[in-house]
Amino acid sequence: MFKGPVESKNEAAMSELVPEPRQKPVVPMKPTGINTNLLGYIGIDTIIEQMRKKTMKTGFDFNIMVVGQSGLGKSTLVNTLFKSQVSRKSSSWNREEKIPKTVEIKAIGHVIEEGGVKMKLTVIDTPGFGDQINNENCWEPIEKYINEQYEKFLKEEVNIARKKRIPDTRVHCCLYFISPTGHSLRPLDLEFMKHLSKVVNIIPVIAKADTMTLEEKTEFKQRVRKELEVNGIEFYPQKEFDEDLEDKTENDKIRQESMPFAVVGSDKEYQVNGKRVLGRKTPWGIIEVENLTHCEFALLRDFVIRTHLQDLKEVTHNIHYETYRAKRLNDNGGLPPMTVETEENHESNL
Ligand SMILES: Nc1nc2c(ncn2[C@@H]2O[C@H](COP(=O)(O)OP(=O)(O)OP(=O)(O)O)[C@@H](O)[C@H]2O)c(=O)[nH]1
Ligand SMILES: [Mg+2]
Repeated sequence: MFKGPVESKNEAAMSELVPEPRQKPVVPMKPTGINTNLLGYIGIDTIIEQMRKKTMKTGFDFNIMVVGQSGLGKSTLVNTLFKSQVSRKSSSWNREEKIPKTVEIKAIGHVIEEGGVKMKLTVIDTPGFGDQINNENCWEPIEKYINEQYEKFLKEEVNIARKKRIPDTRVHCCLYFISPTGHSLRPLDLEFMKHLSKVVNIIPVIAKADTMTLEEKTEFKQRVRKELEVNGIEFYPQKEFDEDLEDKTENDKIRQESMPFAVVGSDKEYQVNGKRVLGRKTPWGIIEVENLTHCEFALLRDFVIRTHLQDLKEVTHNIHYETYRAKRLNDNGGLPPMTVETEENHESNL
């Protein structure tokens, strides 16, 4: 009756007090109930689970902006994103019959929940440019909006009584719409992207890809990539931020094959093979927005949300916001006086 183990435990305890004489234990000292594989296990890998739990509790913000010439389907794509599988389950989206021309920068937010994790997805729709006779500096309002979000974040960050979790309105990714001309990029596109790529992650997309044949699309994609390279325009994922060989291999494929994603947008649903799909009805059939053989919208969505969301947020925070912050704190003008003290602390962390 329990004799062996109890006795041996007592013996072991005693042996600490009275070292001699020491008898060989009748049962092994190692507790038999514990899996020997777990001995020496610290539990570092549980950090993933801990982070998951935290993210589930707090949720996270993700902000996408659409930019480009007027009439290229930016507002339509915003609706497509919200109506597509990103948030199909959510019901509060108000559908307008005809999308009006966008006249001001407008952020549309939506909380999406999946697997217990909440994402506040905000899409910032912007007015198209290119309508004016003089399009000089037409990127300025966009750049101003992006910088204003950095400024808001910075003000919160340097506040003495800062919030535990700063609401993040910073633009994590900017979809730049390219007209499906099949020719070259316009000087305005190049100029625009050159400016924006310094402040935000740019992802170029070819708009209205349904207006091109397959050959035209492949050729145009190649041409755009070449022109971006020749003009030194860095789009996301930027080569210099690849962290290791695995990143480089994966991102090289995206840079050399997928970019710029050729997309089609629509907020209309049609019945195809008994299923409701988002699409565009043409005399030749329905172009299905989420069908990979029809266009690259689903590829773009997966790239932005499934594989690169966290990286987009990190590059925004560590590179673009950091550049803004360093410049702003170096200039040291304009911040509210009450925050000056904290500013200095932050400056010393740079
Ligand atoms: N063929 C085709 N037409 C599209 C596509 N996406 C949008 N359109 C149409 O293009 C027109 C303009 O779409 P919008 O979404 O308002 O364009 P926008 O870029 O927001 O225009 P602005 O607000 O003036 O900058 C509408 O008639 C859309 O139905 C597409 O992928 N293919
Ligand atoms: Mg619009």
